[in-house]
Amino acid sequence: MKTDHVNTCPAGNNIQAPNKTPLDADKIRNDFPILSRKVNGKRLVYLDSAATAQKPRQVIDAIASYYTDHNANVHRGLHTLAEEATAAYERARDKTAKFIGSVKREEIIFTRNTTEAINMVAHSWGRHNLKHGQRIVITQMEHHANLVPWIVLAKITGAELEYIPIDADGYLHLKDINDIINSRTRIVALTHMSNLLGTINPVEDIIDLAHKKNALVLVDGAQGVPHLPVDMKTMNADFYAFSAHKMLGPTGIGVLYAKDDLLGEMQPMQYGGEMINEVRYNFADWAELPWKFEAGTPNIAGAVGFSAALDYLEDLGMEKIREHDKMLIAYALERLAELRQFKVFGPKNPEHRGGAVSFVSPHVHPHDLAQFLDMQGIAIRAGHHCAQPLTKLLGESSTARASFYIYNSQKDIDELITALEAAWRYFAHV
Ligand code: C6P
Repeated sequence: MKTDHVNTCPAGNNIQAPNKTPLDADKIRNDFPILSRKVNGKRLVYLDSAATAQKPRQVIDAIASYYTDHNANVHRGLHTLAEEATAAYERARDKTAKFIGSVKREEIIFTRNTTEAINMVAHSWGRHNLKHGQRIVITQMEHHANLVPWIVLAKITGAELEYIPIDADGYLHLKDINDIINSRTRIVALTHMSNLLGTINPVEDIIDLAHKKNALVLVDGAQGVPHLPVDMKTMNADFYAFSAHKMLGPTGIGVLYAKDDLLGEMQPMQYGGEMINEVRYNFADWAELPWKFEAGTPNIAGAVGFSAALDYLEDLGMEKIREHDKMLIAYALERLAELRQFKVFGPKNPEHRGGAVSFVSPHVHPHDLAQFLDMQGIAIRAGHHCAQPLTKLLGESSTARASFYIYNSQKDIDELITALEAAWRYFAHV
């Protein structure tokens, strides 16, 4: 076997992978019907939860029960089903507010996903509050969802877009942060956890600093809130965006958390039914928060499924989920370090990162690797992970990525490592 491509990111060093997890992944796995199916004749090893998490029976049942017994439109009808549907939809908002420690339920706006939540801020806050000469600050590790809306906004408003750089280990390089976030900065938008590097950013420190300079902060929580305990009161973010589907909930529903004074000043992004107070032929004004931002029939079944997902996560406990993730990532980094032909990206210390790990190997294109692994029943993602500038910055056109969640165990990682070794031998002809 060739050893010319040295692993630059061994987890080993001084960091010992803990071998105990507070979660029983095998028991949890039984709650997820899809995980009992076979793929290409093999046990499904699902290592693509950063793209979307699998759904437990409790979530699937809640959606089925909603459509079977309660389906109606919300906020409109006076009949029993409409009242039940409205209560279930609004209960989901209460649960979401509690889950992220938001002060008020009015601060929770249901969107389609993280992408829509960030676009809502760029549109409804950004277009009215930014002008030529002012500054938007983002980081070099952003997903396109937290990059493209700001590129467009900068073009429209004449504001400049400034980047917090990253260092060779995949951390934000904060040495010049006081110059980057300056008195002209109106908003800082950064990811809580990178979907490619796994890095967990020090969002609270950056929020404190930005607030001292009178700038607002948006945190992209798409990878953060599924894996970390979050509390909006402590974090003090002005905006926090996330998607239900990465936290066991259904696709098509996401959340924009925003402080209510900001929401009060912001204009709606969409206009129509549900979001109005009064309409005349030449006049309209808006409903109260949060409905001002929820035009049209919302994703009611999605909210019901999301509620069940939040119950499931809460029952397990987010602290325990974080400990479980840390155990898996430490073990994965340790095992990947054994594969000298693979280069692993992102921080080496599991304390500073989450369970999404990207890697490349010479002679094996990430797409070939993903297909090879799929033949073994192992689902990983390959590509630029909607972070093209970051992928290029790493000197790659694509990477392979394995990402873990509550139903994964060390056994899944062992199978990944065995399959990676086999892939290397197959493609490198050794
Ligand atoms: N990342 C991944 O495989 P949506 O698509 O709106 O639910 O989430 C967008 C998004 C925003 N920010 C971060 C940090 C993300 O990871 C994602 C989604 C998936 O990495 C799909 S590209």
